[in-house]
Amino acid sequence: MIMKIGDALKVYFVMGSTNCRDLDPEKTLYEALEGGVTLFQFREKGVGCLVGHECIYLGNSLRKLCKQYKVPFIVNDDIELAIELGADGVHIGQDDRDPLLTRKQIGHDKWLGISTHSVEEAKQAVKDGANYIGVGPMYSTKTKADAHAVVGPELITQIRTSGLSDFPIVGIGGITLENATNVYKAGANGVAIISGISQAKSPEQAAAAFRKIGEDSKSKS
Ligand code: 3NM
Repeated sequence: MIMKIGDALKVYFVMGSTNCRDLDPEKTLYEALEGGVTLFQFREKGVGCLVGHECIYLGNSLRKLCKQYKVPFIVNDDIELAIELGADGVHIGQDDRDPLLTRKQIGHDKWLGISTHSVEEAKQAVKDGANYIGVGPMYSTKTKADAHAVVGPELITQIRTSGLSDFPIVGIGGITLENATNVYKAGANGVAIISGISQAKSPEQAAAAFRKIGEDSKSKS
């Protein structure tokens, strides 16, 4: 892949059909891309989510949109779907699947992202071959019903000082335009956001505002 993952993580938009508000998922992603998101994860999960052909159909449309904007496309959890859609990577949680087996299935051309909630999990994920780690929840979130207890941006700083000073890290969970700066300042390469963009009145304006915060944080660091 041409793009460096640390750069791609800057504004990481995560979304499935159940996360959208007034707009349909294609329009929501289109607006987010126009606003300047740098990475996208298709996360079709939860009550009422699409399955089977409908899920593949939506995934294909979203994948095409990302290609148009040269934004890498990641699939949450579902390896077969990731391969079918020609995704650039896969993201897995702690309980989803075995990282070593996942790597075997996806090969070395696709990125592997792993969710972590402690310094130990972060170190293990790196050992298991992750290309980046998600750390969360940064703040309380209503989007993920079974979310871990809030760890806060401090955990990113702890992970950085524990020996992973350069490893690609993205913060996730409850990130808003008001608190995103704290996550960058704590040492994250980027912020991963669902509702802060998908539920915004204007996903495009929200994405552009997150992008500006990311650019400003970088120029100060
Ligand atoms: N993973 P929002 S928190 C998908 O802590 C997800 O690993 C989390 O949604 C973790 O931006 C979370 O709307 C939900 O809070 C993020």
